[in-house]
Amino acid sequence: MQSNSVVPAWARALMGLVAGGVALGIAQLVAAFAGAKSSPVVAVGDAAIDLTPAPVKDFAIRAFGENDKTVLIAGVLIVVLGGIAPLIGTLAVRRLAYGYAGLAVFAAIGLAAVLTRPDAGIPDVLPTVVGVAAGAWTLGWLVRRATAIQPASATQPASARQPGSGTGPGSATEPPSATQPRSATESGGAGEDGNGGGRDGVERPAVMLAGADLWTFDRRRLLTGAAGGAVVAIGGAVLGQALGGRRAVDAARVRVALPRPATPAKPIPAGADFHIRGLSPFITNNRDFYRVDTALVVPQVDPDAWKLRIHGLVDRPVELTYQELLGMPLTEADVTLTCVSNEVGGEYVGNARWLGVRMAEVLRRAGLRSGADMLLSTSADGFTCGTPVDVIMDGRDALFAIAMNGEALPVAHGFPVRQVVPGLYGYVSATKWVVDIKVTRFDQDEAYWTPRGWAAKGPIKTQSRIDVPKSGDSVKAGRATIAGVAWAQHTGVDAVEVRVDQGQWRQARLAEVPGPDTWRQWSIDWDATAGQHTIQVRATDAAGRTQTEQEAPPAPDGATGWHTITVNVT
Ligand SMILES: Nc1nc2c(c(=O)[nH]1)N[C@H]1C(S)=C(S)[C@@H](COP(=O)(O)O)O[C@H]1N2
Ligand SMILES: [Mo]
Repeated sequence: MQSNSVVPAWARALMGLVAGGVALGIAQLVAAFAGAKSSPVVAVGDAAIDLTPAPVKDFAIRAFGENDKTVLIAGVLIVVLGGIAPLIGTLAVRRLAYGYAGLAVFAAIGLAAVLTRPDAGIPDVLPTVVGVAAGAWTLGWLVRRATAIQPASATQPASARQPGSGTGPGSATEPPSATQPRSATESGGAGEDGNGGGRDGVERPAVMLAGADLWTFDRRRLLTGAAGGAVVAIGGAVLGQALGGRRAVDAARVRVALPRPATPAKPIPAGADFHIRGLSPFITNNRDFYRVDTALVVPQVDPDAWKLRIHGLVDRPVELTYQELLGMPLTEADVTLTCVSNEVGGEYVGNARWLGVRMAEVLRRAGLRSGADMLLSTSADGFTCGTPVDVIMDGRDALFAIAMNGEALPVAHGFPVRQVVPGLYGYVSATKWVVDIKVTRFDQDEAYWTPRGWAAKGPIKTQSRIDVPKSGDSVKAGRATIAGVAWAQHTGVDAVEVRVDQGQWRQARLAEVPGPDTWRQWSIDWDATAGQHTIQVRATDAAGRTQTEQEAPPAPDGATGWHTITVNVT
Protein backbone atom coordinates (compact mmCIF):
# COMPACT_ATOMS: atom_id res chain seq x y z
CA MET A 1 0.00 0.00 0.00
CA GLN A 2 1.34 3.40 -0.91
CA SER A 3 -1.34 5.62 0.58
CA ASN A 4 1.32 7.85 2.15
CA SER A 5 2.15 9.14 -1.29
CA VAL A 6 -1.42 10.47 -1.59
CA VAL A 7 -1.80 11.81 1.93
CA PRO A 8 0.82 14.54 2.25
CA ALA A 9 3.29 14.55 5.12
CA TRP A 10 1.73 17.59 6.76
CA ALA A 11 -1.66 15.89 6.77
CA ARG A 12 -0.26 12.75 8.38
CA ALA A 13 1.51 14.86 10.98
CA LEU A 14 -1.69 16.79 11.63
CA MET A 15 -3.72 13.63 12.18
CA GLY A 16 -1.17 12.33 14.65
CA LEU A 17 -0.90 15.70 16.32
CA VAL A 18 -4.64 16.10 16.80
CA ALA A 19 -5.02 12.51 18.03
CA GLY A 20 -2.12 13.01 20.44
CA GLY A 21 -3.55 16.34 21.55
CA VAL A 22 -6.96 14.82 22.23
CA ALA A 23 -5.27 12.01 24.18
CA LEU A 24 -3.39 14.49 26.37
CA GLY A 25 -6.29 16.91 26.73
CA ILE A 26 -8.73 14.21 27.76
CA ALA A 27 -6.11 12.68 30.07
CA GLN A 28 -5.72 16.04 31.78
CA LEU A 29 -9.48 16.34 32.20
CA VAL A 30 -9.87 12.81 33.53
CA ALA A 31 -6.94 13.37 35.89
CA ALA A 32 -8.78 16.34 37.37
CA PHE A 33 -12.03 14.43 37.78
CA ALA A 34 -10.52 11.16 38.97
CA GLY A 35 -8.42 12.93 41.55
CA ALA A 36 -5.30 11.39 40.05
CA LYS A 37 -2.09 12.72 41.56
CA SER A 38 -0.82 13.75 38.18
CA SER A 39 -1.69 13.66 34.51
CA PRO A 40 0.52 11.57 32.22
CA VAL A 41 2.18 14.75 30.97
CA VAL A 42 3.28 15.69 34.47
CA ALA A 43 4.22 12.09 35.26
CA VAL A 44 6.38 11.83 32.14
CA GLY A 45 7.88 15.20 33.04
CA ASP A 46 8.70 13.99 36.54
CA ALA A 47 10.16 10.79 35.17
CA ALA A 48 12.24 12.85 32.78
CA ILE A 49 13.57 14.84 35.74
CA ASP A 50 14.54 11.62 37.50
CA LEU A 51 16.31 10.31 34.43
CA THR A 52 18.12 13.56 33.72
CA PRO A 53 21.79 13.65 34.78
CA ALA A 54 22.43 16.04 37.66
CA PRO A 55 24.58 18.55 35.73
CA VAL A 56 21.86 18.99 33.10
CA LYS A 57 19.30 19.43 35.87
CA ASP A 58 21.43 22.06 37.56
CA PHE A 59 21.83 23.85 34.28
CA ALA A 60 18.07 23.83 33.71
CA ILE A 61 17.37 25.21 37.16
CA ARG A 62 19.96 27.94 36.68
CA ALA A 63 18.78 28.77 33.19
CA PHE A 64 15.06 28.67 33.78
CA GLY A 65 14.82 29.32 37.50
CA GLU A 66 11.25 29.27 38.73
CA ASN A 67 10.05 28.36 35.26
CA ASP A 68 11.89 25.06 35.14
CA LYS A 69 8.66 23.06 35.58
CA THR A 70 6.95 24.97 32.81
CA VAL A 71 9.91 24.47 30.51
CA LEU A 72 9.91 20.78 31.31
CA ILE A 73 6.21 20.34 30.57
CA ALA A 74 6.64 22.30 27.35
CA GLY A 75 9.56 19.98 26.51
CA VAL A 76 7.44 16.86 27.07
CA LEU A 77 4.69 18.29 24.87
CA ILE A 78 7.12 19.19 22.10
CA VAL A 79 8.76 15.76 22.10
CA VAL A 80 5.46 13.89 22.30
CA LEU A 81 3.45 16.00 19.90
CA GLY A 82 6.24 17.18 17.62
CA GLY A 83 8.21 13.96 17.39
CA ILE A 84 5.96 11.02 18.05
CA ALA A 85 2.64 12.30 16.74
CA PRO A 86 3.66 12.66 13.07
CA LEU A 87 5.01 9.13 13.21
CA ILE A 88 1.70 7.85 14.56
CA GLY A 89 -0.13 9.73 11.82
CA THR A 90 2.05 8.17 9.15
CA LEU A 91 1.57 4.70 10.61
CA ALA A 92 -2.18 5.19 10.81
CA VAL A 93 -2.52 6.22 7.20
CA ARG A 94 -0.49 3.21 6.14
CA ARG A 95 -2.75 0.96 8.16
CA LEU A 96 -4.94 2.07 11.03
CA ALA A 97 -3.80 -0.83 13.18
CA TYR A 98 -0.20 0.44 12.93
CA GLY A 99 -1.38 3.80 14.19
CA TYR A 100 -3.13 2.18 17.12
CA ALA A 101 0.05 0.24 17.87
CA GLY A 102 1.94 3.53 17.89
CA LEU A 103 -0.56 4.97 20.34
CA ALA A 104 -0.22 1.88 22.50
CA VAL A 105 3.51 2.54 22.80
CA PHE A 106 2.67 6.11 23.71
CA ALA A 107 0.23 4.77 26.35
CA ALA A 108 2.83 2.37 27.71
CA ILE A 109 5.31 5.22 28.23
CA GLY A 110 2.64 7.26 29.99
CA LEU A 111 1.57 4.36 32.19
CA ALA A 112 5.14 3.46 33.06
CA ALA A 113 5.75 7.05 34.09
CA VAL A 114 2.53 7.23 36.10
CA LEU A 115 2.96 3.89 37.85
CA THR A 116 6.57 4.46 38.86
CA ARG A 117 5.63 7.60 40.81
CA PRO A 118 6.22 6.85 44.49
CA ASP A 119 2.59 7.30 45.52
CA ALA A 120 0.91 5.85 42.44
CA GLY A 121 -2.45 4.15 42.75
CA ILE A 122 -5.08 2.69 40.45
CA PRO A 123 -6.90 6.01 39.85
CA ASP A 124 -3.66 7.34 38.37
CA VAL A 125 -3.91 4.87 35.48
CA LEU A 126 -7.31 6.07 34.38
CA PRO A 127 -6.30 9.38 32.74
CA THR A 128 -3.75 7.69 30.48
CA VAL A 129 -6.08 4.85 29.52
CA VAL A 130 -9.08 7.06 28.80
CA GLY A 131 -6.91 9.67 27.11
CA VAL A 132 -5.25 7.17 24.77
CA ALA A 133 -8.61 5.59 23.97
CA ALA A 134 -9.94 9.01 23.02
CA GLY A 135 -6.80 9.64 20.98
CA ALA A 136 -7.17 6.30 19.16
CA TRP A 137 -10.78 7.00 18.37
CA THR A 138 -9.85 10.44 17.05
CA LEU A 139 -7.08 8.99 14.93
CA GLY A 140 -9.40 6.47 13.30
CA TRP A 141 -12.04 9.07 12.79
CA LEU A 142 -9.64 11.52 11.15
CA VAL A 143 -8.10 8.90 8.87
CA ARG A 144 -11.52 7.70 7.74
CA ARG A 145 -12.77 11.22 7.41
CA ALA A 146 -9.97 12.44 5.20
CA THR A 147 -9.02 9.41 3.13
CA ALA A 148 -10.75 6.75 1.18
CA ILE A 149 -9.46 3.76 -0.64
CA GLN A 150 -11.02 1.96 -3.50
CA PRO A 151 -9.69 -1.21 -5.04
CA ALA A 152 -8.52 -0.62 -8.61
CA SER A 153 -11.04 -3.23 -9.70
CA ALA A 154 -13.96 -1.03 -8.69
CA THR A 155 -15.76 0.50 -11.59
CA GLN A 156 -17.07 3.65 -9.97
CA PRO A 157 -15.02 6.81 -10.17
CA ALA A 158 -13.90 8.12 -6.80
CA SER A 159 -16.28 11.01 -6.90
CA ALA A 160 -19.37 8.92 -7.36
CA ARG A 161 -19.92 8.13 -3.75
CA GLN A 162 -22.73 6.52 -1.86
CA PRO A 163 -24.76 9.12 -0.07
CA GLY A 164 -24.87 8.94 3.68
CA SER A 165 -21.91 6.70 4.09
CA GLY A 166 -20.71 8.34 7.23
CA THR A 167 -19.89 11.98 7.60
CA GLY A 168 -19.51 12.37 11.32
CA PRO A 169 -18.02 10.76 14.37
CA GLY A 170 -21.11 8.73 15.07
CA SER A 171 -21.28 7.01 11.72
CA ALA A 172 -17.63 6.50 10.87
CA THR A 173 -17.30 2.93 11.82
CA GLU A 174 -15.58 1.33 8.87
CA PRO A 175 -11.83 0.99 8.66
CA PRO A 176 -10.08 2.89 5.86
CA SER A 177 -9.79 -0.27 3.87
CA ALA A 178 -13.55 -0.25 3.39
CA THR A 179 -14.40 -0.37 -0.24
CA GLN A 180 -16.90 2.44 -0.04
CA PRO A 181 -15.07 5.52 -1.21
CA ARG A 182 -15.74 8.82 0.46
CA SER A 183 -14.71 12.10 -0.97
CA ALA A 184 -14.77 15.84 -0.60
CA THR A 185 -18.08 16.10 -2.34
CA GLU A 186 -19.70 14.61 0.71
CA SER A 187 -18.85 17.56 2.83
CA GLY A 188 -20.54 19.68 0.22
CA GLY A 189 -19.51 22.85 -1.52
CA ALA A 190 -16.36 23.80 -3.35
CA GLY A 191 -13.28 24.34 -1.24
CA GLU A 192 -10.52 26.81 -1.77
CA ASP A 193 -8.10 24.05 -2.52
CA GLY A 194 -9.26 23.49 -6.07
CA ASN A 195 -8.49 19.82 -6.10
CA GLY A 196 -9.57 18.90 -9.59
CA GLY A 197 -12.57 21.22 -9.65
CA GLY A 198 -14.81 19.81 -12.37
CA ARG A 199 -17.10 21.48 -14.86
CA ASP A 200 -20.07 20.96 -12.58
CA GLY A 201 -18.36 23.13 -9.99
CA VAL A 202 -18.19 20.26 -7.53
CA GLU A 203 -14.88 19.85 -5.81
CA ARG A 204 -13.08 16.65 -6.60
CA PRO A 205 -10.77 14.90 -4.21
CA ALA A 206 -7.17 14.26 -5.00
CA VAL A 207 -7.07 10.91 -6.65
CA MET A 208 -4.08 8.76 -7.19
CA LEU A 209 -3.60 5.30 -8.36
CA ALA A 210 -1.37 3.82 -5.69
CA GLY A 211 -0.31 0.30 -6.38
CA ALA A 212 -3.45 -1.59 -7.02
CA ASP A 213 -5.74 0.69 -5.04
CA LEU A 214 -7.29 4.03 -5.76
CA TRP A 215 -6.68 6.43 -2.87
CA THR A 216 -8.35 9.71 -2.25
CA PHE A 217 -7.36 12.41 0.19
CA ASP A 218 -9.71 15.20 1.20
CA ARG A 219 -7.93 18.18 2.63
CA ARG A 220 -11.06 20.03 3.56
CA ARG A 221 -12.52 17.22 5.58
CA LEU A 222 -9.22 16.69 7.33
CA LEU A 223 -8.96 20.35 8.31
CA THR A 224 -12.50 20.60 9.65
CA GLY A 225 -12.05 17.35 11.57
CA ALA A 226 -8.68 18.49 12.90
CA ALA A 227 -10.20 21.77 14.03
CA GLY A 228 -12.87 19.88 15.97
CA GLY A 229 -10.20 17.67 17.52
CA ALA A 230 -8.12 20.69 18.47
CA VAL A 231 -11.09 22.23 20.27
CA VAL A 232 -11.53 19.03 22.30
CA ALA A 233 -7.79 18.80 23.01
CA ILE A 234 -7.39 22.41 24.14
CA GLY A 235 -10.72 22.50 25.95
CA GLY A 236 -9.85 19.34 27.86
CA ALA A 237 -6.39 20.59 28.76
CA VAL A 238 -7.56 24.02 29.91
CA LEU A 239 -10.53 22.71 31.88
CA GLY A 240 -8.47 19.87 33.34
CA GLN A 241 -5.73 22.27 34.33
CA ALA A 242 -8.19 24.62 36.02
CA LEU A 243 -10.02 21.84 37.86
CA GLY A 244 -6.81 20.01 38.71
CA GLY A 245 -5.21 23.17 40.10
CA ARG A 246 -8.28 23.76 42.22
CA ARG A 247 -8.17 20.24 43.61
CA ALA A 248 -4.47 20.48 44.38
CA VAL A 249 -4.87 23.79 46.21
CA ASP A 250 -7.97 22.55 48.06
CA ALA A 251 -5.99 19.53 49.17
CA ALA A 252 -3.04 21.66 50.26
CA ARG A 253 -5.42 23.93 52.17
CA VAL A 254 -6.96 21.02 54.04
CA ARG A 255 -3.48 19.80 55.02
CA VAL A 256 -2.50 23.11 56.67
CA ALA A 257 -1.97 22.63 60.40
CA LEU A 258 -2.68 25.96 62.05
CA PRO A 259 -0.17 26.84 64.78
CA ARG A 260 -1.42 28.23 68.09
CA PRO A 261 -1.40 31.99 68.37
CA ALA A 262 1.34 33.56 70.48
CA THR A 263 -1.19 36.32 71.14
CA PRO A 264 -4.71 34.86 71.33
CA ALA A 265 -7.73 37.03 70.70
CA LYS A 266 -9.55 38.48 73.67
CA PRO A 267 -12.35 36.10 74.54
CA ILE A 268 -15.62 37.08 72.95
CA PRO A 269 -17.87 38.30 75.80
CA ALA A 270 -20.97 36.23 76.39
CA GLY A 271 -23.02 39.34 75.73
CA ALA A 272 -21.57 39.96 72.27
CA ASP A 273 -24.43 38.20 70.54
CA PHE A 274 -28.10 38.88 71.28
CA HIS A 275 -29.11 35.83 69.23
CA ILE A 276 -32.04 37.68 67.75
CA ARG A 277 -33.58 36.00 64.73
CA GLY A 278 -32.61 37.89 61.58
CA LEU A 279 -29.82 39.84 63.30
CA SER A 280 -26.33 39.27 61.87
CA PRO A 281 -24.47 36.95 64.25
CA PHE A 282 -21.45 38.51 65.91
CA ILE A 283 -19.14 36.21 63.92
CA THR A 284 -19.92 35.78 60.24
CA ASN A 285 -19.53 32.23 58.92
CA ASN A 286 -16.91 31.82 56.23
CA ARG A 287 -19.68 30.53 53.99
CA ASP A 288 -21.78 33.66 54.53
CA PHE A 289 -18.93 36.14 54.39
CA TYR A 290 -19.27 38.64 51.56
CA ARG A 291 -16.80 38.37 48.75
CA VAL A 292 -15.51 41.25 46.66
CA ASP A 293 -12.62 41.05 44.22
CA THR A 294 -11.64 41.65 40.63
CA ALA A 295 -10.82 37.99 39.99
CA LEU A 296 -12.89 36.32 37.26
CA VAL A 297 -11.33 33.03 38.24
CA VAL A 298 -10.34 32.63 41.88
CA PRO A 299 -6.52 32.46 41.99
CA GLN A 300 -5.24 29.01 42.97
CA VAL A 301 -2.05 29.62 44.90
CA ASP A 302 0.03 26.63 45.96
CA PRO A 303 1.21 27.35 49.53
CA ASP A 304 4.42 25.41 48.96
CA ALA A 305 5.33 27.66 46.07
CA TRP A 306 4.04 30.84 47.75
CA LYS A 307 6.50 33.54 48.72
CA LEU A 308 6.04 37.02 50.08
CA ARG A 309 8.62 39.52 48.89
CA ILE A 310 9.09 42.77 50.82
CA HIS A 311 11.21 45.29 48.99
CA GLY A 312 11.45 48.95 48.02
CA LEU A 313 12.24 51.53 50.70
CA VAL A 314 13.67 48.99 53.14
CA ASP A 315 17.11 48.30 54.53
CA ARG A 316 16.97 44.55 53.90
CA PRO A 317 14.58 43.08 51.36
CA VAL A 318 12.83 40.08 52.91
CA GLU A 319 11.43 36.94 51.32
CA LEU A 320 9.15 34.69 53.36
CA THR A 321 7.83 31.24 52.56
CA TYR A 322 4.52 29.99 53.90
CA GLN A 323 6.29 27.73 56.40
CA GLU A 324 8.45 30.63 57.58
CA LEU A 325 5.36 32.78 58.05
CA LEU A 326 3.63 30.01 60.02
CA GLY A 327 6.76 29.78 62.16
CA MET A 328 6.57 33.41 63.26
CA PRO A 329 4.61 34.52 66.35
CA LEU A 330 0.96 34.57 65.41
CA THR A 331 -1.68 37.03 66.52
CA GLU A 332 -5.37 36.26 66.64
CA ALA A 333 -7.89 39.09 66.33
CA ASP A 334 -11.58 39.67 65.67
CA VAL A 335 -11.86 42.26 62.92
CA THR A 336 -14.81 43.51 60.90
CA LEU A 337 -14.02 43.87 57.20
CA THR A 338 -15.97 46.42 55.17
CA CYS A 339 -16.06 47.21 51.47
CA VAL A 340 -15.95 50.81 50.32
CA SER A 341 -18.64 49.99 47.77
CA ASN A 342 -21.06 49.00 50.52
CA GLU A 343 -24.20 51.12 50.23
CA VAL A 344 -25.79 52.42 53.41
CA GLY A 345 -27.61 49.33 54.74
CA GLY A 346 -25.65 47.05 52.39
CA GLU A 347 -24.27 43.54 52.80
CA TYR A 348 -20.56 44.07 52.08
CA VAL A 349 -19.47 43.85 55.69
CA GLY A 350 -18.58 40.87 57.84
CA ASN A 351 -16.82 40.02 61.08
CA ALA A 352 -14.36 37.18 61.48
CA ARG A 353 -11.64 35.86 63.75
CA TRP A 354 -8.35 36.14 61.89
CA LEU A 355 -5.03 34.50 62.64
CA GLY A 356 -1.83 35.89 61.19
CA VAL A 357 1.52 37.54 61.56
CA ARG A 358 1.56 41.20 62.41
CA MET A 359 2.52 43.14 59.31
CA ALA A 360 4.54 45.51 61.51
CA GLU A 361 6.73 42.60 62.66
CA VAL A 362 7.57 41.66 59.08
CA LEU A 363 8.25 45.29 58.15
CA ARG A 364 10.55 45.71 61.13
CA ARG A 365 12.58 42.77 59.85
CA ALA A 366 12.94 44.54 56.53
CA GLY A 367 13.69 47.89 58.16
CA LEU A 368 11.54 50.76 56.90
CA ARG A 369 13.44 53.66 55.38
CA SER A 370 12.42 57.20 56.22
CA GLY A 371 10.04 58.77 53.73
CA ALA A 372 8.16 55.54 53.14
CA ASP A 373 4.44 56.15 53.64
CA MET A 374 2.76 53.48 51.49
CA LEU A 375 2.74 49.71 51.30
CA LEU A 376 1.89 48.71 47.78
CA SER A 377 0.76 45.11 48.04
CA THR A 378 0.19 42.94 44.99
CA SER A 379 -1.88 39.77 44.73
CA ALA A 380 -1.05 36.66 42.74
CA ASP A 381 -3.49 37.89 40.09
CA GLY A 382 -2.03 41.36 39.86
CA PHE A 383 -4.49 43.38 41.97
CA THR A 384 -2.80 46.10 44.02
CA CYS A 385 -3.60 47.89 47.26
CA GLY A 386 -1.99 50.99 48.75
CA THR A 387 -1.98 51.00 52.56
CA PRO A 388 -0.64 53.82 54.76
CA VAL A 389 2.52 52.71 56.58
CA ASP A 390 1.64 54.63 59.75
CA VAL A 391 -1.61 52.68 60.11
CA ILE A 392 0.23 49.36 59.84
CA MET A 393 2.86 50.44 62.37
CA ASP A 394 0.61 52.06 64.99
CA GLY A 395 0.10 48.91 67.03
CA ARG A 396 -3.27 47.73 65.71
CA ASP A 397 -3.79 44.13 64.59
CA ALA A 398 -2.82 44.62 60.95
CA LEU A 399 -2.14 41.06 59.84
CA PHE A 400 -0.80 38.90 57.11
CA ALA A 401 -3.65 36.52 57.85
CA ILE A 402 -3.50 32.78 57.23
CA ALA A 403 -6.73 31.70 58.88
CA MET A 404 -10.32 32.83 59.14
CA ASN A 405 -12.64 31.58 61.88
CA GLY A 406 -10.41 28.69 62.84
CA GLU A 407 -9.61 27.30 59.41
CA ALA A 408 -7.01 28.07 56.78
CA LEU A 409 -8.27 30.97 54.67
CA PRO A 410 -10.92 29.85 52.20
CA VAL A 411 -9.46 30.03 48.69
CA ALA A 412 -11.97 32.74 47.72
CA HIS A 413 -10.91 34.79 50.74
CA GLY A 414 -7.23 34.81 49.87
CA PHE A 415 -5.58 31.44 50.58
CA PRO A 416 -2.78 31.07 51.49
CA VAL A 417 -2.21 34.62 52.80
CA ARG A 418 -4.16 37.88 52.80
CA GLN A 419 -3.97 41.19 54.59
CA VAL A 420 -6.46 42.36 57.20
CA VAL A 421 -6.18 45.89 58.58
CA PRO A 422 -8.74 47.10 61.13
CA GLY A 423 -10.18 50.48 60.21
CA LEU A 424 -9.46 50.57 56.48
CA TYR A 425 -11.80 49.62 53.66
CA GLY A 426 -10.82 46.41 51.89
CA TYR A 427 -9.75 48.07 48.64
CA VAL A 428 -6.84 49.85 50.38
CA SER A 429 -5.89 47.16 52.87
CA ALA A 430 -7.21 43.65 52.51
CA THR A 431 -5.18 42.19 49.61
CA LYS A 432 -6.06 38.53 49.14
CA TRP A 433 -3.52 36.05 47.68
CA VAL A 434 -0.86 38.63 48.58
CA VAL A 435 2.60 37.87 47.17
CA ASP A 436 4.50 41.15 47.03
CA ILE A 437 4.95 44.23 49.20
CA LYS A 438 6.66 47.27 47.81
CA VAL A 439 7.44 49.88 50.45
CA THR A 440 6.98 53.15 48.63
CA ARG A 441 5.33 56.57 48.70
CA PHE A 442 1.81 57.72 47.85
CA ASP A 443 3.33 60.40 45.62
CA GLN A 444 5.21 57.76 43.65
CA ASP A 445 2.86 54.80 43.28
CA GLU A 446 -0.81 54.21 42.68
CA ALA A 447 -2.90 51.17 43.58
CA TYR A 448 -5.51 49.45 41.42
CA TRP A 449 -8.61 51.48 42.32
CA THR A 450 -7.02 54.94 42.53
CA PRO A 451 -6.99 55.77 38.80
CA ARG A 452 -10.49 54.27 38.63
CA GLY A 453 -12.05 57.03 40.66
CA TRP A 454 -11.61 55.88 44.25
CA ALA A 455 -9.67 57.69 46.96
CA ALA A 456 -6.04 56.73 47.53
CA LYS A 457 -6.72 56.37 51.25
CA GLY A 458 -9.82 54.73 52.64
CA PRO A 459 -10.48 54.90 56.37
CA ILE A 460 -13.81 53.21 57.17
CA LYS A 461 -16.67 55.59 57.89
CA THR A 462 -18.83 54.91 60.94
CA GLN A 463 -22.02 53.14 59.92
CA SER A 464 -25.03 51.39 61.37
CA ARG A 465 -27.51 49.03 59.78
CA ILE A 466 -30.97 47.79 60.67
CA ASP A 467 -31.14 43.99 60.22
CA VAL A 468 -34.60 43.37 61.75
CA PRO A 469 -37.16 44.12 60.62
CA LYS A 470 -36.23 44.24 56.96
CA SER A 471 -37.40 47.14 54.87
CA GLY A 472 -40.83 46.36 53.46
CA ASP A 473 -41.62 43.76 56.14
CA SER A 474 -45.05 43.47 57.68
CA VAL A 475 -44.84 43.75 61.45
CA LYS A 476 -47.51 42.72 63.95
CA ALA A 477 -48.78 45.59 66.08
CA GLY A 478 -47.52 45.51 69.66
CA ARG A 479 -44.10 44.87 71.18
CA ALA A 480 -41.48 44.53 68.42
CA THR A 481 -37.70 44.37 68.35
CA ILE A 482 -35.56 46.51 66.10
CA ALA A 483 -31.96 45.31 65.90
CA GLY A 484 -28.84 45.60 63.81
CA VAL A 485 -25.11 46.15 63.76
CA ALA A 486 -22.94 49.26 63.85
CA TRP A 487 -19.24 49.69 63.18
CA ALA A 488 -16.48 52.24 63.63
CA GLN A 489 -13.42 50.04 63.31
CA HIS A 490 -10.46 50.79 65.53
CA THR A 491 -12.36 53.55 67.29
CA GLY A 492 -15.34 51.59 68.54
CA VAL A 493 -19.07 52.25 68.73
CA ASP A 494 -20.22 54.06 71.87
CA ALA A 495 -23.85 54.70 71.08
CA VAL A 496 -26.59 53.72 68.65
CA GLU A 497 -29.82 55.67 68.41
CA VAL A 498 -33.04 54.79 66.67
CA ARG A 499 -35.98 56.94 65.73
CA VAL A 500 -39.35 56.14 64.24
CA ASP A 501 -41.17 58.54 61.91
CA GLN A 502 -38.68 61.36 62.56
CA GLY A 503 -39.57 61.28 66.29
CA GLN A 504 -37.21 61.44 69.26
CA TRP A 505 -33.92 59.57 68.99
CA ARG A 506 -33.88 56.75 71.53
CA GLN A 507 -30.75 54.95 72.80
CA ALA A 508 -30.49 51.35 71.67
CA ARG A 509 -29.09 48.63 73.91
CA LEU A 510 -25.53 47.75 72.90
CA ALA A 511 -24.08 44.27 72.89
CA GLU A 512 -20.65 43.74 74.39
CA VAL A 513 -17.58 43.70 72.15
CA PRO A 514 -14.07 42.28 72.63
CA GLY A 515 -12.51 45.50 71.34
CA PRO A 516 -12.89 48.47 69.00
CA ASP A 517 -12.18 46.58 65.76
CA THR A 518 -15.45 44.69 65.41
CA TRP A 519 -18.96 45.65 64.67
CA ARG A 520 -21.38 45.91 67.59
CA GLN A 521 -24.88 44.50 67.77
CA TRP A 522 -27.63 46.77 69.02
CA SER A 523 -31.33 46.35 69.69
CA ILE A 524 -34.28 48.36 70.88
CA ASP A 525 -37.90 47.58 71.76
CA TRP A 526 -40.67 49.28 69.89
CA ASP A 527 -44.40 49.47 70.52
CA ALA A 528 -45.51 49.17 66.97
CA THR A 529 -48.82 50.80 66.10
CA ALA A 530 -50.81 50.06 62.97
CA GLY A 531 -49.78 51.87 59.83
CA GLN A 532 -46.71 52.59 57.75
CA HIS A 533 -43.58 53.58 59.67
CA THR A 534 -40.10 54.78 58.88
CA ILE A 535 -37.24 53.59 61.09
CA GLN A 536 -33.80 55.20 61.13
CA VAL A 537 -30.55 54.44 62.90
CA ARG A 538 -27.36 56.34 63.60
CA ALA A 539 -24.19 55.47 65.49
CA THR A 540 -21.73 57.52 67.48
CA ASP A 541 -18.12 56.37 67.72
CA ALA A 542 -15.98 56.28 70.84
CA ALA A 543 -14.49 59.66 69.92
CA GLY A 544 -17.98 61.17 70.17
CA ARG A 545 -18.53 61.64 66.43
CA THR A 546 -22.04 60.87 65.25
CA GLN A 547 -22.66 59.52 61.76
CA THR A 548 -23.54 62.25 59.31
CA GLU A 549 -27.05 62.42 57.90
CA GLN A 550 -25.56 63.73 54.65
CA GLU A 551 -26.07 61.10 51.96
CA ALA A 552 -23.08 60.24 49.81
CA PRO A 553 -22.60 57.41 47.29
CA PRO A 554 -19.87 54.79 47.82
CA ALA A 555 -17.44 56.46 45.39
CA PRO A 556 -14.90 57.86 45.97
CA ASP A 557 -14.37 57.04 49.65
CA GLY A 558 -17.42 55.35 51.20
CA ALA A 559 -21.17 55.91 51.48
CA THR A 560 -22.68 58.06 54.22
CA GLY A 561 -26.19 58.72 55.49
CA TRP A 562 -28.54 57.05 57.92
CA HIS A 563 -29.97 53.63 57.14
CA THR A 564 -33.69 54.18 56.76
CA ILE A 565 -36.32 51.47 56.34
CA THR A 566 -40.07 51.40 55.97
CA VAL A 567 -42.32 48.77 57.53
CA ASN A 568 -46.01 48.11 57.54
CA VAL A 569 -47.57 47.40 60.93
CA THR A 570 -50.86 45.51 60.93
N1 LIG B 1 -6.40 40.15 45.32
C1 LIG B 1 -7.44 40.92 45.66
N2 LIG B 1 -7.62 41.24 46.93
C2 LIG B 1 -8.66 42.01 47.30
C3 LIG B 1 -9.56 42.53 46.35
C4 LIG B 1 -9.33 42.18 44.99
O1 LIG B 1 -10.06 42.59 44.08
N3 LIG B 1 -8.27 41.37 44.68
N4 LIG B 1 -10.61 43.30 46.73
C5 LIG B 1 -10.50 43.97 48.01
C6 LIG B 1 -11.78 44.49 48.46
S1 LIG B 1 -12.42 45.79 47.58
C7 LIG B 1 -12.41 44.02 49.57
S2 LIG B 1 -13.76 44.81 50.19
C8 LIG B 1 -11.92 42.82 50.28
C9 LIG B 1 -13.01 41.80 50.42
O2 LIG B 1 -12.51 40.65 51.03
P1 LIG B 1 -13.41 39.35 51.04
O3 LIG B 1 -13.74 39.01 49.64
O4 LIG B 1 -12.62 38.30 51.74
O5 LIG B 1 -14.65 39.71 51.82
O6 LIG B 1 -10.85 42.22 49.59
C10 LIG B 1 -9.89 43.11 49.10
N5 LIG B 1 -8.80 42.32 48.60
MO1 LIG C 1 -14.04 46.60 48.72
